[in-house]
Amino acid sequence: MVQKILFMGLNGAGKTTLIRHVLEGKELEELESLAPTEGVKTDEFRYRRLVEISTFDCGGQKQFLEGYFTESLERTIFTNVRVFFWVVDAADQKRLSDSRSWFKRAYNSLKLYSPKAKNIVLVHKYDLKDRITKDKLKKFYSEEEPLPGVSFVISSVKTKSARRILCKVFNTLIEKTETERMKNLQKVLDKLNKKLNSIVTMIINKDDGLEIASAISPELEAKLITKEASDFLQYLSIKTLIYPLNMALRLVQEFRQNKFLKSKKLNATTFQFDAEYLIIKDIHDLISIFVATPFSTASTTKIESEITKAAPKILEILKIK
Ligand SMILES: Nc1nc2c(ncn2[C@@H]2O[C@H](COP(=O)(O)OP(=O)(O)O)[C@@H](O)[C@H]2O)c(=O)[nH]1
Ligand SMILES: [Mg+2]
Repeated sequence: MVQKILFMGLNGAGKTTLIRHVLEGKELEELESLAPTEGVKTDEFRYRRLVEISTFDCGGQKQFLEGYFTESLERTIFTNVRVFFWVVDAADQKRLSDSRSWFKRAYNSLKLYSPKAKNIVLVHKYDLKDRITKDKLKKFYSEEEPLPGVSFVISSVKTKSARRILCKVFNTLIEKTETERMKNLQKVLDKLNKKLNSIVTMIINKDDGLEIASAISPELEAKLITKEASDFLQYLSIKTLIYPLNMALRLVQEFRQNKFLKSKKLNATTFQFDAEYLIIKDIHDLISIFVATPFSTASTTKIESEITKAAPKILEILKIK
């Protein structure tokens, strides 16, 4: 089932940026010159290849906002919503009361048409110095009346907290029926990881750059005992990357240079890092596999051939032809 996610907020709050950052794997620098969204823009994504998401990105200029609450549009926009994100530019303090009053109208329409929807106020652009704090914003928004069921969450594309938050929410939309498929995928990855004595084996959805599933060595697992560390692994995007932090910076640069996500044809890229080969290999236009394997345990030829052998099974489980 397609899950409908509604993004609203004043113009310039960061809605379109958020959508493209998380669901297209783009970074802020690549998104700086977005044109203002006119009216409602809908899109469909396959988040991590595990959930079909349809986004409703509602342009936030006054003339559009007014239209959303007319009889003809209100029902269409607010029906069947699973998650509602109200995006606030926390540094745009002059327009806070404007944003509060529009929020309240949206809140009421949402309660009417999608009473079960998750309702999240993103206190966004939290990286900016002159921002209002989350607590202050929450207080301001609920000054006139309490807002039951609304969560206030700090968010920034710059600090990557936005990706973590949206991914956490989207992950809750993965249906139980996917569990069996995920288990099978995990088995294939665990086997491949063990066979090559790798540290990490990860399957990546190229559209959003996010991990679909991954296997890690017992040694690495032992190091990831902290909650932060495992969160970090779970919500990383291939561009922000991977396990030991010292590897990350270097990798990000290399990925950028290779335009990893953009290239539709990339056979295999090998990096040598400390004592490991880091190999990224496309197993399909839509799917890549990432492996970190110590020099001592396998040659690049061996690694590539094992990946090639495992690929058909992985694609079959993911139902990709
Ligand atoms: N500093 C900062 N700027 C952001 C962030 N998110 C979006 N922006 C910028 O805010 C501006 C408006 O973004 P846009 O997505 O077009 O807003 P929309 O009108 O709500 O769709 C753009 O210049 C973005 O680069 C963020 O987390 N931090
Ligand atoms: Mg926009």
